[in-house]
Amino acid sequence: MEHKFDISDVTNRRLSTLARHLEVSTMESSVNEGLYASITSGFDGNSNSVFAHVVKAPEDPILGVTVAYNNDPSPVKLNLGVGAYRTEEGKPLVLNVVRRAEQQLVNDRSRVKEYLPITGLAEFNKLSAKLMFGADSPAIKENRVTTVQCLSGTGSLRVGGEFLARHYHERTIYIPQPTWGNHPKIFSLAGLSVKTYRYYDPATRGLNFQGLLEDLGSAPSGAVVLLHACAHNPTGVDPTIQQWEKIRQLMRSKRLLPFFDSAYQGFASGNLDTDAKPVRMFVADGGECLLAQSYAKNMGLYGERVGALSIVCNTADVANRVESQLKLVTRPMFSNPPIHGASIVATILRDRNMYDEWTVELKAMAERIISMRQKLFDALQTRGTPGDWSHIIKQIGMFTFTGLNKEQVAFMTKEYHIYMTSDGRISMAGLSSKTIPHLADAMHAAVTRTL
Ligand code: PGU
Repeated sequence: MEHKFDISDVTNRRLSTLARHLEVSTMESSVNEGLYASITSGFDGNSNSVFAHVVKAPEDPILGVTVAYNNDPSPVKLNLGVGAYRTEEGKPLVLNVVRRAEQQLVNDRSRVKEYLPITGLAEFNKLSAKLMFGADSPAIKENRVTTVQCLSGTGSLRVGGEFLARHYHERTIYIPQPTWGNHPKIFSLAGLSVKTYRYYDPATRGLNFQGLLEDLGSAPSGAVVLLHACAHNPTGVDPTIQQWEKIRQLMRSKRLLPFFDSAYQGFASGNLDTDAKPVRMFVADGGECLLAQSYAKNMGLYGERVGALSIVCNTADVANRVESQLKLVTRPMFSNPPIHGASIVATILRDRNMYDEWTVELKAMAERIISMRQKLFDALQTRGTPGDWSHIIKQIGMFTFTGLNKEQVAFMTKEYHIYMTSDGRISMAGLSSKTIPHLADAMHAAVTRTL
């Protein structure tokens, strides 16, 4: 690719470097003040900035909700935007088992902070694959799985997308409609062309299974299909096991390539193995697939950015070559992944006792969310809020896709200081018994005022 430089750009850049240089010197002495003022005067106003043409980007549709929430001084404000678990007291939770693992790591004086290999912490990769595919997975035993540690779920999806754009013959990925808002951006920036398949039926607030089968049925042979492994975001609607089986048969018969996004293993049913079932069905048939795993939610390691990309291949030899190419994707992207989060996960997954403790804590999180569903449903019933709200109980995972529209959401934010994404998704994990009446009041008012 040819790079063209405009000479005035270069001059501007040099001048700004000089100005920055002088800024440092003026801190040390005031001798240069006059000269500094005359050189920098051209840079003072917005209009002369080399970035003057940069337009203000809108806030992120999900993380921007937290920004707006943080700026609200109201004491009754409630953030149900981001999918982040809160305790009954409304506080973020660090799992006990995570604290234990971290303590162990800190106490171990032999640990160092050297770079990890490009593919990350080998033990973490192995254990992550085992967690999803199962301890007795033939694909693992036959060394047909390659796993690379990436920056949480997002990074794993991006690396998988870039690998496919470079090495896979069909560059179209089908994502569910609707899906997590970052999916289309991740995959198009990775170099794939993004199309959607029908998933959610607003009329039934359930799965549009017929539409899904039709859309995948008419996708070009070989196309990549993004599937939420469990606890679909934002709808909280998953296919049943029988429906998964039909999806699998259709996809395999059409040679569609499954790319699973697993951000909520354990959060749907409260059980890690149950939630892994759909993925295991696809691996059991001997076919190939990709998997992006995140430990943000199920271990509460949000900010540690710990996750993995696995690619299940036909043979060990292919897997080996695929891994060598994955290294060429990640090396110029982030060189090698961070050590701390992966070490916490490996410490927990390798130790039977800690693993069990984790499953108990995970189940408690999932159960608290389920109890919030019932409480919110009951609160709306008590208020006689018009409409059928049974989907609040039926949907699973972290979110309820309420069916509230943009205007109703805006009303709830303005009048009740309740923050949520404009598509009407609420994070059930952000609720507590104390805040449910406030939310139910807001929902009741939003629904009845626009009747
Ligand atoms: N995939 C899905 C389906 C997700 O919902 C999320 C996070 C991710 C991947 C990425 O998670 P990592 O943190 O990169 O592991 N979705 C949350 C978190 C906020 C956000 O948008 O990143 C959400 O509230 O939708």
